[in-house]
Amino acid sequence: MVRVALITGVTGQDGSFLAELLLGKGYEVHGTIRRSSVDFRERIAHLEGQPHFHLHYADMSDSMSLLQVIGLIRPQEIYNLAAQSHVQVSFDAPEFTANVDATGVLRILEAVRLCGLTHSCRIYQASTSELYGKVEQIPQNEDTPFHPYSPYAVAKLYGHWIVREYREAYGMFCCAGILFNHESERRGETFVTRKITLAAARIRQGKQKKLYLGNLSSYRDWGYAKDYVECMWLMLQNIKPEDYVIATGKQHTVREFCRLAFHYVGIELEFVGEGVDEKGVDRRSGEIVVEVSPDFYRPTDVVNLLGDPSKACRELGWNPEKTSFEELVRIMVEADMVKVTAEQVGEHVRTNLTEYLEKGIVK
Ligand code: NAP
Ligand code: G4F
Repeated sequence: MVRVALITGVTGQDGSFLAELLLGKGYEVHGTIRRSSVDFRERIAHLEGQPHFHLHYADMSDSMSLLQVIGLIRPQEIYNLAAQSHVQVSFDAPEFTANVDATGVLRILEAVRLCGLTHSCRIYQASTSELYGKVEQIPQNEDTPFHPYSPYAVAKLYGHWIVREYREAYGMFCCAGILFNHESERRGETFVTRKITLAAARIRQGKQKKLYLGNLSSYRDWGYAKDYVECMWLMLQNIKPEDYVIATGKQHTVREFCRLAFHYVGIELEFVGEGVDEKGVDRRSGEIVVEVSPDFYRPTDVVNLLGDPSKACRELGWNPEKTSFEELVRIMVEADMVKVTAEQVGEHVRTNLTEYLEKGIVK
């Protein structure tokens, strides 16, 4: 029997890796997409056209679209990854964030019930280390109290609890992965890691002068997204539905990430000064390449995340050391060096083409 899975948020970083993983396991994979005036399907472009990969229009704020797709494909597994996932944006769009990240989860659960799939469909919910927020314990595990510290985290807390509620109230197989930050070469360009690796590559290739960041002293437990999606699948293959912390158990500051990313492009950074006056200086040239801008400060910021993945190691066979911090940064930097080079080649070709068109050499 071919297993059928639905991934909401398939166009995102995790959705694209998860789709690849499930297709590799022989699943029939369905994903939800949203209408956009420009094409944002870059991360899944290589999967489109494959016979076992299907896309459907649906939005987390639209019950009918979710009901329709779930009723049509009747999945055995749902991975609910769709979310307004940017913490800083959630301060500017708190109501939208709540609608998608909180009520959206409820819509999925109710759609499953209404389609008569209460006992046949397993659901994975993308919970987050942001739930620990203003942390009350270091490191954080499944028993650490939550203290959400942004509209995003508050919305995700509702999602987390409604999944637990449906598990207990209706005996549904639904569980939440409390995933700590996970990054990759497919990470959105406004998250701090990708912003740094892309800027390091551009600065190295003379395409950007400076990188402006917010809180450099924030600690994160950063892992590789490709490793983390495997845990989502493992959670749904469990005997019992349970929630797990997925993390590496190691933490680094934004400053450390920055220093290492620039090191990989051949720029050795020295940080001088403090707070908003702190600067990252290129040791060789003496030029300031990193500056702090209060524009990237958050009204409330989560500053000390460190996960304890012991339960996942014990029960899911999770290996928190599969991809080290150093390897992760190297993977991201290498991919961005290639991307920036390709952009330059593209620009060169475009410039030449314009010139040829103007001169009538190419018609
Ligand atoms: P991402 O790259 O931002 O992807 C989010 C996905 O959600 C995209 O496919 C996006 O579609 C979709 N989406 C947003 N709003 C939607 C709506 N109203 N209706 C339908 N789809 C919508 O996020 P990610 O990093 O892959 O994260 C996946 C999930 O894990 C998210 O729920 C996130 O909150 C959670 N999480 C992430 C991390 C992490 O470190 N990456 C850690 C813990 C938890 P478009 O492409 O159309 O925008
Ligand atoms: O990269 P970030 O924006 O990720 P954040 O806020 O930790 O959220 C990500 O991870 C969560 C898991 O814990 C997910 F649930 C969520 O969906 C998302 O994927 O910021 C990381 C840290 C913050 O403390 C922020 O203040 O970096 C700090 N930072 C410093 N300068 C910056 C910047 N963050 C961003 N985005 N941009 C900056 O210039």
